[in-house]
Amino acid sequence: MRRILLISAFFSLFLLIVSGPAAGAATELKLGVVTKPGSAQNIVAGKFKDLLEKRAPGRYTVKIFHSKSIGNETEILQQIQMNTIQLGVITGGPFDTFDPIVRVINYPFLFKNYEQVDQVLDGPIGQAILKELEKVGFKGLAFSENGFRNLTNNRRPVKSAADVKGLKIRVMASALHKAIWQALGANPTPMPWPIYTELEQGVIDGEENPLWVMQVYKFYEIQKYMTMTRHVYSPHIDVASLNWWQGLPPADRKLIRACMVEAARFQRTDNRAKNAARLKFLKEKGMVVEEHPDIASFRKKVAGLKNNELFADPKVHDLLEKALAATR
Ligand code: EAX
Repeated sequence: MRRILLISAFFSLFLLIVSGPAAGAATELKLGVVTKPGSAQNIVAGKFKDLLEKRAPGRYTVKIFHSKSIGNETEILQQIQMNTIQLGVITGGPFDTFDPIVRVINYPFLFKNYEQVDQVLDGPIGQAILKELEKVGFKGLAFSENGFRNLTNNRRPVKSAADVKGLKIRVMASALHKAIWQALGANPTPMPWPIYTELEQGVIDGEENPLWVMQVYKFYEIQKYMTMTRHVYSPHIDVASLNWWQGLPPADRKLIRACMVEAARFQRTDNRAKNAARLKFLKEKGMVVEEHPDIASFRKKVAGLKNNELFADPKVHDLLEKALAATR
């Protein structure tokens, strides 16, 4: 009897080993975003979760880690490289420390409108950037949207680049963003997200972000002046861990990529549709908005950046020239 029990115990163990986890158990994918619910990144993440869970019922679930619960954007990217989390929706800026190729799409005043954005990001230039990210451990899936960035500050109305002089401006962890604000005469301070407390306490005079940020993060409470500089268009780069990706069956790769591309398209449309209402809201809250600053004065100060050492790598420089030609 004991022997039979022992044999059956071994047999069960054997079955468990060969068959893996109980059939039907869904694989949980971890997805990181730094911002809080309601933010642009979370809208992409939520849509992706809905789509994938619907199209692969019982096979995948997506757990969204938000509000810096697993670290800032740089730290989320490091965890994706290590495959401790599988996916992320991360602003273009912080990719700068991982691969200089992203400077191409973060270049100041590159995009004049959304048509150019979509054409470049969804075309060969965007695809070349997603592909290049494989060298640093990311599988680039899609571009969603943070948006055109605008300057806010608490010192003075900014109407032209000359007014920027000496302002202490928080920038993302990006050598290019720092160089932009240096060229503009500001005193740029790299700082990870979020930055409400630093603005409130006056550690920094201002910051720059798309309109949704000023609303969702209530910057109208602590920033008096906004200037619609639209100096950089920030995409999010929606990435997976390359390490994890390479172990996936091809059909799953196809499905996951399709869900992210669709989530990104959905969110870009959603984001753009809301901008007029956001601007109205911020004015109603008392922000003093300069809607038509002297953009030429800003452009002039950053015009030399393409010859900066940040673009010294021939591959980066060539792709920037292509992007500039495509958006002329
Ligand atoms: O979306 O750090 C930043 O300024 C980013 O734009 C942030 O992710 C907010």
